[in-house]
Amino acid sequence: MKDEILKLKAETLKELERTKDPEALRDLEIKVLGRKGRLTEILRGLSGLSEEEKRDVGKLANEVKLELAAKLKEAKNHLLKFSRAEGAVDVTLPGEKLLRGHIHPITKVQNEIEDFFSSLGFMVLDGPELESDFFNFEALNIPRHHPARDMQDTFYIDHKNGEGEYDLVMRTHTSPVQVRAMRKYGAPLRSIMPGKCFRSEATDVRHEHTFYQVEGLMIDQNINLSHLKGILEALARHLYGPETKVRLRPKFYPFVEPGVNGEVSCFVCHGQGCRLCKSTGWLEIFGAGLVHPNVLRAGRIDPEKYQGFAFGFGLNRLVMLKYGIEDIRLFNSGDLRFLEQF
Ligand code: FA5
Repeated sequence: MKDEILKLKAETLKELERTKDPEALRDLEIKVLGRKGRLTEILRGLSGLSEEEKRDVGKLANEVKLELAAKLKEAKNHLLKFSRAEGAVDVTLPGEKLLRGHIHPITKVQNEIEDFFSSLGFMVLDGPELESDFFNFEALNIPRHHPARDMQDTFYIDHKNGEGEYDLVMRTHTSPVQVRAMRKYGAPLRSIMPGKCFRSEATDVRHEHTFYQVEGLMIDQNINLSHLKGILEALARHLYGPETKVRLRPKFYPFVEPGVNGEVSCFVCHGQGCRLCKSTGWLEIFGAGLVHPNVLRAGRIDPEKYQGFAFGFGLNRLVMLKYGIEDIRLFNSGDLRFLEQF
């Protein structure tokens, strides 16, 4: 019986050396030391021996049992430590899902518009969002204390000039970049200026305090309204399809003369009248006109020699129309349920 115990010990130690995973280790433990294990079976057979043999064999069996239990425990700890070691990878764990982001719908349409105008030879320019009162208003023919300022209520910044007047504003439109571009590049000039604008107004489904516009400017000799209409028609067809029509109706803006409101035929009902166009068949998209001589002068361009057209449209509005979005506030909400649809 003693030989049997020593043989079991030798076999178990050998197998222990080969075992490299915790599950096989557990099986080995059950096979040798478990309730129905081989060593337990041997110990059960002790009852048939004499008292002296019982003591002798029992002592050896117990020693072997304790030794094997200790070795198994040691092997178990070693495996556990190895699996937690730095850099160790548990290949049995489920994979981590990598979420893939995408660009914002406003950026997507802005990129599309930039590509379109670049193909017509327009530069894409940038301007500051924190703008001087001069560029945002005065250079655009909107003097201080003039009622035309009421059209765009702004956020004034707590900073005053030498005469004690507030001289910095969050820009209310992208039109100030017109004058900056004229001063920097002179005439002739073709550029668009997309960017963020700010207005101090109560928000609703169509109005935000922070929104995007795209400004357009073309200055050259003999520019007239038909050039403006041609460019706006090309853009509208690019965005809404080849059937789209454009109409211009008079509207006052201090920085253009004449000024117009640009409308495109409704791409949902094709002029028949629907909920989107409020049964008019037309969608109001652009403000535009021929650049006012005072604005050319502010841009250091001679109005006797050069003329130009300018337009500006609300980019959020354009995107809302394109995708049928009903509330402008969704753009800045950061709500993934909204953003993941694009
Ligand atoms: C202007 O801002 C002029 N600078 C546009 C212009 C440029 C006219 C060049 C002539 C020549 P207006 O205030 O209408 O115009 O704004 C233009 C567009 O910006 C609007 O049609 C609208 O789509 C968008 N917009 C204006 N205010 C808001 C607002 N609070 N929230 C969202 N979009 C707005």
